[in-house]
This record gives sequence, structure tokens and C-alpha cells, in this order.
Amino acid sequence: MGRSWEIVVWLLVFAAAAAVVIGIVRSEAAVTGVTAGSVVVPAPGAMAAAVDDLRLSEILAGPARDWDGDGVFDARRDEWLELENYGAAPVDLGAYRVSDADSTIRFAFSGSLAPGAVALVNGRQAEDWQRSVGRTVSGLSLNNAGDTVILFRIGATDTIAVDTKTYNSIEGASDRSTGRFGAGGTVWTLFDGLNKYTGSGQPRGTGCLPTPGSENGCPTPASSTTWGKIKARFR
Ligand SMILES: [Ca+2]
Ligand SMILES: [Ca+2]
Ligand SMILES: [Ca+2]
Repeated sequence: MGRSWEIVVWLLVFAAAAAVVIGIVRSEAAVTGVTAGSVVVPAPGAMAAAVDDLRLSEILAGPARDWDGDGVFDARRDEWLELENYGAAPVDLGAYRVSDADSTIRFAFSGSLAPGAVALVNGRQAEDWQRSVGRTVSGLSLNNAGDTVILFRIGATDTIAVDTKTYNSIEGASDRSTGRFGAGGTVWTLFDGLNKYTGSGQPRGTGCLPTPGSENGCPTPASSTTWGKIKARFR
């Protein structure tokens, strides 16, 4: 008889322990469910817009003239790209780096960028930075046939790609740039005022001139200007 009671007591203890374990598992599941439900995980493109106001704004991969104004045309040094601060507060550029498709960092930005302002870097400046930090000197390495430019933000524990732009051979052709245009800079547009694109591929030609170092707009060769003035804008 005593033995039977002992077995019953042990069964009760076991059942109670099992109930506690099941309860813990259930509450874990509940907590996990709440967490998963409350954390918004946007798509990579949306994340860039949501997280960082600083974005890639314009890229000229295929220079055919002296864009940096040093008196010499150089296919590598005269490449350039731009960042714009699309937010309402200044952005500290010190945490930002750019690479092309292979994720090799080509340039580290510095200083601060006011709302609506643009930061420009050309291939020559990228080379200077690469020399200063003992890296292989390769400029911005923007392939004219198509490439991807990535904007990284260096964090305390990780590095995040906050914006990327993949362009094609239409956008990378001689003296054409590709850049954000329109409200909030949401649409990438071809700036082909110096080398018109009349084909039926994408993106279509616009006749707008590249605007290195200034907010993207649509100056045209007719409305603007001379090459000297365009270069002055660059400087
Ligand atoms: Ca190039
Ligand atoms: Ca040059
Ligand atoms: Ca621009």
C-alpha cells in the first residue's frame, strides 16, 4: 500500500514539473510572438530610407573630360559620386564609406553635411585617401559597363549598407551621370545633357546635365551655359 502511494506521489510531482515546463515553453512562445510582431523589419531598400537620411545622390562612372578641373583628363581620377543629406538635421559624415560592387572601401568621408547639402568625391580624392591609409590605389573603380555603388555606415559593432545603386552601361557611358531626382529623391534618372541617349532602353534620356557638387536638377545645355560654368559648379 505504502509503495502505491509513493508511486502516486512521484507521478503527481512529475505531472506538476511537466506542467511547469509546458507553461514556460508557452510563455516563451508568447514573448517571442510579441517580439516578432512588434519589430518592423523593412526590405533592404526601405531600410536605407528609414534609417539614414544620407544617401547616394549622383554617380558619374564614365568621365570623358576633365571633371575635377586639374587640367588633365584621367578616366579614373575624373570619376565622381555624390551623397545628399535628405533629412532635416546635419549628418556626421565620419561614419560613412563607399565601395563599388566588391565591397572594397574606396573612400571614407569626413566632416558634417547640412540638410539638403551635397558631398562630392572624385577619383583623385579617392586615390589620395587610399594612399593616406596605405591601401591599394584604385580610385572609385566605377565600371562604365555597369557596377554597384554601396554606401556603408560604420557602427560600434557592425557595418551596415545603408544605400546601394546599381547602374547599367547606359548610365555609365561617357559623361553621363545617374542620380536621384524628384520629391525626396526617390527616382533615379539619367543626366545625359552632354551625351544624349536616344535609345529605347532604360533609363530614358532626359537631356539634363550632370550637377556635381550641387543638388540634382535639370539644367540643359540650352538653358545653361558653357562648359566653363558647369566646371565652376563642380568646384
Ligand atoms: Ca569608370
Ligand atoms: Ca582631371
Ligand atoms: Ca548633383
